[in-house]
Amino acid sequence: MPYAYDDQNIFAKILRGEIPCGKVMETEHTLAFHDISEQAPHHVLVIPKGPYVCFDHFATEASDAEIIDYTRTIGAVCKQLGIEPGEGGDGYRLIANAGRDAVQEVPHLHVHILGGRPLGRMLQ
Ligand code: DGP
Repeated sequence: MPYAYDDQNIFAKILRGEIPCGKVMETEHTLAFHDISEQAPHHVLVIPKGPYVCFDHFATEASDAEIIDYTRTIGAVCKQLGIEPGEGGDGYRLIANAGRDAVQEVPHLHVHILGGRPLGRMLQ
């Protein structure tokens, strides 16, 4: 079944400029901003500007240009934050919750970038 996108979700409102966000980076297809409920010294959300609910929706329906822009922006934000392990940073974790089981709170695709402290093991 195709995804129904709710254009009243909070990130849609941020994209329309109806509510503010702490912008970190913006490109043609992507917006990155600070998570309001910070779980680490660096906690940035990266969202596509298009109406995609979750990762599989985006990966199957977005254009190549959107996917490339989104992926590159996630990398660029990690570099800007100075947390990329190859360049002397201490590393980061990417999380993308999707749906009920993952407790996705906002139904607009977002990747969490977490870093700036030891994050512990997530999978055993
Ligand atoms: P998730 O559980 O993966 O859907 O996480 C949603 C995240 O969105 C959560 O960490 C808090 C963040 N969030 C919710 N509302 C707002 C908001 O209005 N502004 C910002 N910047 N972040 C928000």
